[in-house]
Amino acid sequence: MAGFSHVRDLLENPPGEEEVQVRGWVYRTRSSGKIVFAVLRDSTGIVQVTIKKGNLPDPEFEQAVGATIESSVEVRGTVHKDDRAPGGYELRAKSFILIGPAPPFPITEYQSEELLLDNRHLWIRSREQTAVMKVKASLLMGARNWLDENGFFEVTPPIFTQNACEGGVTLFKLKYFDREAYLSQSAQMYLEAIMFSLERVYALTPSFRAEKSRTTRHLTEFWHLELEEAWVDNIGNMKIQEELVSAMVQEVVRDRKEEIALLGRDIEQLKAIVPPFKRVTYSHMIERLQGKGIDIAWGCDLGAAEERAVTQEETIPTFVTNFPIECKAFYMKQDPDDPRTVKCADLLAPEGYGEIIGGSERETDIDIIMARLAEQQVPVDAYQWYLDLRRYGSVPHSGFGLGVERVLRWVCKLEHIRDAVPFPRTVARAYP
Ligand code: NSS
Repeated sequence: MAGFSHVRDLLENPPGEEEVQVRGWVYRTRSSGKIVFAVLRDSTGIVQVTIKKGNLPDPEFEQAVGATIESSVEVRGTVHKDDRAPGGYELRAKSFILIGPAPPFPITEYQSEELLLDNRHLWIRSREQTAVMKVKASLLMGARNWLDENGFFEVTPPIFTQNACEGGVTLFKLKYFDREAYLSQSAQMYLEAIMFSLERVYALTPSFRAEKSRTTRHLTEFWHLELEEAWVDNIGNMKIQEELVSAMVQEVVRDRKEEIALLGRDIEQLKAIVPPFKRVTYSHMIERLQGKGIDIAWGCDLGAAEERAVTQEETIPTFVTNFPIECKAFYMKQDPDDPRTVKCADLLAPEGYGEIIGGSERETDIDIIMARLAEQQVPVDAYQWYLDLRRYGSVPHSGFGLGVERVLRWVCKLEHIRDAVPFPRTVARAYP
């Protein structure tokens, strides 16, 4: 008998007569006198363990009788077909050893959302949360594989910064010895700097936004996948985005069928996420919204409600391009063909989920950047290093930021973005 097996291996390749050992946590149990049915969970799945008095030493049988939910155990036994058991097989125990006992588990069925969030450190053991974390790992693996195949270098920008990339309103300020600093809202400006060495770069970092509004799509700390590409315009930038997002989703389709089914999402909907995505201009979107009877004027930013209205019926993501210059950050390139607008694109996920990426071609004209910073009453001093990037060998370039939890929320069909991260940070919560 070789070491320990994982549950999935037992169910996929039942070992026949041979004895096997598994270890994990008690998912649920029920007993009737001389027999205990315990469902055991490990990182790969669940299996029913049948513990019959007489088949193992009495003290071990008593341990099985007393094993509470989430106790950790080691079991040795043989695998037998049983259509009533989850996965179609049961493990008949010849040994049952309690490794770590557990007091009564605080989470039972039908708990309030608040109690689940207070016990997040335990709730993440649930099957739904486990599935979501696996899908996230596959999304990131799909991204990294695609980025590697397409000549992008992964780099490591700082988190402490002295610049606002996305405006002062959502900055987390902190005392940095005798100075003020902020937690990074975006690695973009640093990626722009590193791009001059490596041309195509990306970083996966936490980003921080002091978002005071309680919504189902804002975290105060989220994982940000950001790319910066030399010699690429806004159109090239969108092509990179649709290929990357598609590669991420198709990795999930390949690896995570079971998890996607468990989460109640039809895998066929994910298979359809392939280029080309839709493209519409902001101006066209405003007309479409007005056509739906929504009261919005040209010049207003799109909020969650507007995004929902225009993506509810869609099955693939949509790029919205050319937003009014006033709506967007100082670094976006003014469009010479329509100077009221910038060469940018927000990528909106279908089915009403809305924005998952914000990206743009970057302004290369230093005077325009300085004027826009001045308009926004931002002191230029802290941006001198960034302005140097326009002084020393500036090139056309573009980039974008993808909100990992936003993508995960859409792919897993989650009601609330907090379920896309194991320990959510929101305006209401930074515990546990
Ligand atoms: O503000 S963004 O639209 N754009 C940037 O930060 C650029 N500087 C990125 C770049 O070009 N390198 O944010 C990008 C994405 C956005 O589309 C969301 O998907 C996500 O980051 N995002 C968030 N996710 C969760 N919670 C919050 N609060 C949040 N804010 C942005």
